[in-house]
Amino acid sequence: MKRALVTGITGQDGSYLAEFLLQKGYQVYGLVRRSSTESFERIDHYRDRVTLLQGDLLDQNSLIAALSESRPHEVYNLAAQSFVPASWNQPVLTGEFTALGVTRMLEAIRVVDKGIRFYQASSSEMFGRVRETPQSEHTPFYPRSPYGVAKAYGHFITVNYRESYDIFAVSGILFNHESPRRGLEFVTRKVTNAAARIKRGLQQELKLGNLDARRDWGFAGDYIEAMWLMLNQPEPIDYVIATGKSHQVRDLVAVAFERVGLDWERYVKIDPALVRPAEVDLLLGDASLAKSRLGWEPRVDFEGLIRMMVDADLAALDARR
Ligand code: NAP
Ligand code: F7E
Repeated sequence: MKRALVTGITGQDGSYLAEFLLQKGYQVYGLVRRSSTESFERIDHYRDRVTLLQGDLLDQNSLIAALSESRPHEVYNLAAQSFVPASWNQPVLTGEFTALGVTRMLEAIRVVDKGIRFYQASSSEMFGRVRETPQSEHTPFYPRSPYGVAKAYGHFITVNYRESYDIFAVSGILFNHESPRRGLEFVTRKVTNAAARIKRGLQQELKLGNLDARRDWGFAGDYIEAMWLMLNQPEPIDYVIATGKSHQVRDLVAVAFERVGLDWERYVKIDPALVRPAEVDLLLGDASLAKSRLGWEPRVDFEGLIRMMVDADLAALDARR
């Protein structure tokens, strides 16, 4: 039986990935931070089928202990401080988690078992002020936030450990991916949740920042499969994962409000406090390498994704009534 350790199992991607690995017959371990109140909502429905190990990307020994106990064949490093605006408020902590945390996990692998295959959750935020469009594995990085800078470090240290120590380590450069399990502060979920709440009379308006920004948005459930595919190839290669279609935040708002039959312009207000110190204006990914070598393609399109999220938010509100 194959064993996998997932860091960030309580997050959006970790929760989908662990479920996917269970379906593939893996024994799944998840690294979780100790907390006075548990945040296991996303994995509650299969918690009895995974083994949770306490640890933190800040704590080297806890990573070595987690690997020694689980003896995984594969490690998926999804844990990070992942919210871009928070990275300006806590740049040093973001660097500790999102950048140095990667080195700590790679060092743990080097100490415990160099045969462990390693996946690093890299990000399209590394492209930042884009050097070319669309962005591929060959596009140079120009990050625009402390988060993007930290992810660029995580990417290069992964490449470096592959080349220095012959570890099967890959960096998946994933563009934005969303789902009903997305955190409420990210723009897709903020919008779908607000559309549902406004429809049910629980909220009167929605404050947003830059409506002009463009993102290449896909469905998290599709993207986690690409992570597994990358680790189950003969060669460790880095891949861009994206849909190849870009939409404005404004389009996202329009689709969400249309789903609940409301005119978004009556409810959305611009709040300058939500505009970022430096913005990533346009992201559009070229995932042709993943298509040709991994046979990976997205299944859910933009409109389908946003409607799925609105419907889930409406259903959750109605279930609570
Ligand atoms: P998420 O929902 O914010 O989940 C982050 C996870 O990291 C949570 O489980 C969190 O645990 C854990 N974590 C944070 N700091 C930690 C630490 N110091 N030690 C151990 N665990 C820690 O993020 P996501 O959307 O699933 O994204 C997964 C990964 O992919 C992240 O690395 C993110 O930066 C990257 N990424 C995401 C996207 C996207 O569009 N979603 C795109 C590209 C890359 P708690 O529950 O305890 O907070
Ligand atoms: O913002 C604009 C905002 O916070 C998207 C993370 O998963 O994907 C994510 O990072 C866009 C930006 O995601 C609001 O200015 C407007 O242009 O949903 P977001 P992100 O910053 O792209 C990448 C790939 C990651 O790796 C990250 O971990 O939407 N926007 N108004 C807003 N954004 C937010 N959050 N809130 C607003 O009110």
